[in-house]
Amino acid sequence: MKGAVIGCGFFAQNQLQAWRDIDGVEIVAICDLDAERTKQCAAAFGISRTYQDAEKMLADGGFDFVDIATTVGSHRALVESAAAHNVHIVCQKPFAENLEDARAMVNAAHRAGKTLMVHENFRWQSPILAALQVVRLGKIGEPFFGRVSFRSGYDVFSGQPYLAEGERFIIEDLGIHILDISRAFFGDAKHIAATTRRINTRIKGEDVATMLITHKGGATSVVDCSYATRRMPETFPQTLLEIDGSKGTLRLDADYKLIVQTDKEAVIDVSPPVLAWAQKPWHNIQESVLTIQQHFVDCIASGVEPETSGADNLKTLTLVEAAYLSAAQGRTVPVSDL
Ligand code: NAD
Ligand code: 89V
Repeated sequence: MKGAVIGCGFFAQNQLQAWRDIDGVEIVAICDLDAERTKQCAAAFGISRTYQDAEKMLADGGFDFVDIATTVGSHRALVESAAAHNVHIVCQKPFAENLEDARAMVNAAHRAGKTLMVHENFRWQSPILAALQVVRLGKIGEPFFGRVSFRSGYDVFSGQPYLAEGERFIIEDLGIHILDISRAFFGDAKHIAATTRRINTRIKGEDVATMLITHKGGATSVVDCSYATRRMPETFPQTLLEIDGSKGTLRLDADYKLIVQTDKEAVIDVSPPVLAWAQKPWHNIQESVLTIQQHFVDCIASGVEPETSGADNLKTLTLVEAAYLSAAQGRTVPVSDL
């Protein structure tokens, strides 16, 4: 498969590295509004076709899919344009700025008959996959309670300065991953109640969010996120889990320690591998980039919808919007209201 990447910024480097690791994939063109960035990426990854205008790159064609690694404001136009040019699409999270845009993007890909996957990679992290397997195999019975927790004091703003500038921060950028993990374990949500706080006064948006979700299947989950938590050891970027089921419990503790307690206790080291191009502590995220991109390729080869498709991600995005509404209005929000 031949691909093209739009956006050569901070995170695209991981996506480009991962594409290089996937058999049968070649990135033949890249594009960024910033000519210097495009040039540097082209040299680093040996890509000959470079563009500053995505429309021009899509019109020139010669590839089967496009990987959109830009920030959210550009996603709708780029997805619609890619669909109009009949290519499969990977789009970074947050998928869209609002639900109307997200629905339009899903419809555009559907009309074109093309695969649209959101690069929602946290549920593809190997420690999360290991925990999902335990639950999906029924080892702890029917889950009835879960805590999905991400608390850190890591400076994300130096690598991603735009995160300090938006009216919204933690739910939209990071909570979206943690809410998606909650959906992966407990299914779709019925309603959500959320509170938010801003502790770091040097940023504009909220950096703490605590969310309580009632899932359609009957489980309750607490999803809590913070970038204002000083802890030693610092656990960035680990998502910790605590799940109670009818036959046992599961915990994913700091340092990738998975504990499954049934009539006996198993403690499993689920540390993700450090890929040749990865750096700690990002290796957990970086490995999941390779896994999700491989999933995209496999889905196209077998004609199956990706687990984190645009349509699926609409449900996670709906939870994000419902959480902001709940926090603003101080009430529990039925997800079906949005
Ligand atoms: P960035 O600002 O470093 O890079 C984005 C690049 O896109 C910039 O170079 C910009 O010039 C380019 N760009 C913007 N609009 C464009 C357009 N229309 N055409 C061509 N180029 C365009 O941002 P980043 O930190 O790399 O983040 C990109 C996306 O990745 C964000 O949506 C962010 O939330 C997401 N992200 C995801 C993860 C993850 O683990 N899934 C981690 C970090 C960032
Ligand atoms: O995954 C992300 O979207 C990143 C980070 C992990 C830093 O929140 O922005």
